[in-house]
Amino acid sequence: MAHVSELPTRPTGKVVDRDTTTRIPIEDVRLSAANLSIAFLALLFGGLAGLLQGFVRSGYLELPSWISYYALLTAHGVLLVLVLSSFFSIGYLYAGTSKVLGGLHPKTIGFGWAGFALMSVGTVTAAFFILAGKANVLYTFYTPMQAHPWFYVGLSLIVVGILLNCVGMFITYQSWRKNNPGKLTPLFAFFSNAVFVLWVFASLFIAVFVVGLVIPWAFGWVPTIDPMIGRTLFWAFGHTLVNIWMLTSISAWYVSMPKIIGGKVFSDSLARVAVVILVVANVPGGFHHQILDPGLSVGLKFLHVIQTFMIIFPSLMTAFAMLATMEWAGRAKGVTSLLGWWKILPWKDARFFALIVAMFAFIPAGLGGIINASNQINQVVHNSIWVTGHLHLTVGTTVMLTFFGVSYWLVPFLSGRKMTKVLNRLAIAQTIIWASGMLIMSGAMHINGLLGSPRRTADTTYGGHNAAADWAFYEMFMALGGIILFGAIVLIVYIWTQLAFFAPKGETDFPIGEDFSEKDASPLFMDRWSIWVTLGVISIAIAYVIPLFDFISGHNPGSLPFLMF
Ligand code: HEM
Ligand SMILES: [Cu+2]
Repeated sequence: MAHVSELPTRPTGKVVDRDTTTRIPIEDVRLSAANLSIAFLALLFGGLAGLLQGFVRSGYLELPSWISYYALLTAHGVLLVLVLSSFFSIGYLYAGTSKVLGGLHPKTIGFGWAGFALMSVGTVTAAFFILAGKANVLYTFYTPMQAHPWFYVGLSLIVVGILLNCVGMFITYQSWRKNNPGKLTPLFAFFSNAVFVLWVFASLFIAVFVVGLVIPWAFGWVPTIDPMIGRTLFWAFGHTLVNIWMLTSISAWYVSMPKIIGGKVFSDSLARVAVVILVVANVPGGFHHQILDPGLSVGLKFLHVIQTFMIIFPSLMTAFAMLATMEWAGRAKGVTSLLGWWKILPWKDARFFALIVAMFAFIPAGLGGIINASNQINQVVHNSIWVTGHLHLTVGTTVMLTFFGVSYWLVPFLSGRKMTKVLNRLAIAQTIIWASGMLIMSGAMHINGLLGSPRRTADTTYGGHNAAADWAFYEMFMALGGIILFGAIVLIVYIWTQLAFFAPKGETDFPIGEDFSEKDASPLFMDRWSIWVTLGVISIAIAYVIPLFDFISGHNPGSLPFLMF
């Protein structure tokens, strides 16, 4: 990987005064900061919705008549997994790419702002219709439940906005390659490009679903819709979204973590191979969300489960690479004892601490995923609140703690300020509070799921039926976890505000790790995205062409809408 100082800087665009702010052009800073601000607001409001849900479910709170549990649940899901995750990824990946490639292309800035505007308008539109009680269709917006048509218009604006951001990223990436023939793109940019390639795959599925099928039906232009096609397209998107979060998160583990611990990237080529596997092999796995759906052959479900398990390879490679990075960093500092390198890791640095706790959370999260994807055991946990427990460990803990860790350098990097000792300590406390809150809430969700408690249900007393009696105890812990988590959200919003506006001025770097050895550099063809995109398209085609063709030619009568408002 090229050393950052050797990289060319963009000729156009002012580089602002070095000792007051960052070393990327101010235009790039503004774009990134705008995206992050929306992500942070989404966390605040989405988290508040989560807290209220926990209370309603446990029976501690009755909502006023103008808002329903299902409106809150829809707001919570959409704001956190769609809005927060996409705005954050864009803000983070654009800033890091600007750093390693010496600035974003001027056209990228244009596409970035256009995308930002569409995504923001889309978010406000969708949020308005959710809060107005016109879109109680939950985050998966499964048809034939029908929301107000403008809710779907809002969602599609978000998707189109994301696509514009993809174009923006590709322009910068390709123009760097053109200006640097014979050089391998820096590892961070490789990750970044991969995430946006996945966004294109994911967006196309959801665009066909929402724009092609749902909007005409919601406006009443066509009378019926085929729920099977809807669910299939939704999960082709939804499962890819999971890979988008994971790739975004592991980019920080592979590229920034080594620098933070004073080591080097363990293996550039191993990292790139892991990225390519995630892009090529794992997109089509969506049917593992539909294991209990009728109308899909066992063979097809089996195929998707195999493709789901493809994720085990990059996950184990990542686990190996992370531990190796940490051990080598210690050895390079002269540690000779078996586990001495573990002790000297920078445990008191919040940037590292948040990342390592995130990595640890991925162990139970991944194990739960294997359970969910297995046909037999899925029958036990399907649609129970176990699944909600699982997703709070994966995206709620592993991904969120990584995002928090990233923000501890990204926000001051953008604002031209420095983390103080006090803020660093608060950030460590935040990590511990978040992890404990999630452990309690998600642990209780897992147990209650095994006891049969359903997900997405406001009232789980079932009129005092015996079967439901055992759940109340664990629901108390769900609510308790929710309070702890909301406290952690208030704390991190405080830390972000300080880092953005009030912390002392100074230079904070975006940590970019260097590679251990030249020998380990990947071959140049790794940068030929045409190869990976083609392989990705083939693997998607294998998984989806037959079932979609079956649905379309299956003379399904379709369903009239069930109005959710
Ligand atoms: C204050 C922190 C949080 C609390 C108290 C909380 C609580 C909850 C509760 C009670 C449910 C609904 C359970 C049900 O009836 O099925 C839920 C669902 C969900 N949560 Fe959270 N959560 C929090 C943070 C997060 C975060 C950070 C994410 C992701 C980034 C997240 C993603 C989701 C998703 C995707 C659902 C499912 C929505 C659906 O079924 O459509 N949550 N959460
Ligand atoms: Cu999935």
